[in-house]
Amino acid sequence: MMGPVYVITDPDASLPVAAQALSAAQGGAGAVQIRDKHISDDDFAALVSALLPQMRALGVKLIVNDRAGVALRTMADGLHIGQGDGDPRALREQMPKGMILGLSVQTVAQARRIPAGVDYIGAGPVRATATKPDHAAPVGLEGLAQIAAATALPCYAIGGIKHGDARALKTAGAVGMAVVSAVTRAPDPVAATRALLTDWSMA
Ligand code: TZP
Ligand code: MG
Repeated sequence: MMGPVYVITDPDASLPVAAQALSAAQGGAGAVQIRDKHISDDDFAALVSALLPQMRALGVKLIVNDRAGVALRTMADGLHIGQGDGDPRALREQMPKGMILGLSVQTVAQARRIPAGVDYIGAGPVRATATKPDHAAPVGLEGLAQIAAATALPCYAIGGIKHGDARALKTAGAVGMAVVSAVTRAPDPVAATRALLTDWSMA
């Protein structure tokens, strides 16, 4: 559905979010999630609308973090929500067919009660990460494997994921890796994305 490399933007990185998204897309990311907890819905929607045609031209799915209204308004490719961001069932009912719905999962118990209508999960954090200061307890590779085994949905590992992790993540049952800093803080985000893709395909 989205390929093995899923890049999430970071408004606090030095490169602007739009440039982060384009770099990831040029480097071969299958999906780019636009994540910004601070900007207004209107600014968020404008950013997504500007990026969508460019992402589509590169065959990359554009996923909106948290804001269902923005995803619907812009007809983005998908929406990603956390455990506290609303009922996935209710959101799914509002979403057009084909729009992707992702859910963050931090525990096996959460993995066991994922409602129908969710298309993939982000599982983790695998490791502690400074990118999301309020993250849940890290699950480790062991916890990732348990979460992946508890659901039939495609599972993207997130949290402290870096180049060289692909083999262990695959072994744990992940279909891909979701990264923020490994791409957005890299000196060359295009090359960093490409390297993650190579890492995954060689693992
Ligand atoms: N959700 C769980 S961990 C995380 C998010 C958004 C941040 C991951 O960032 P990084 O830099 O890839 O560790
Ligand atoms: Mg959220």
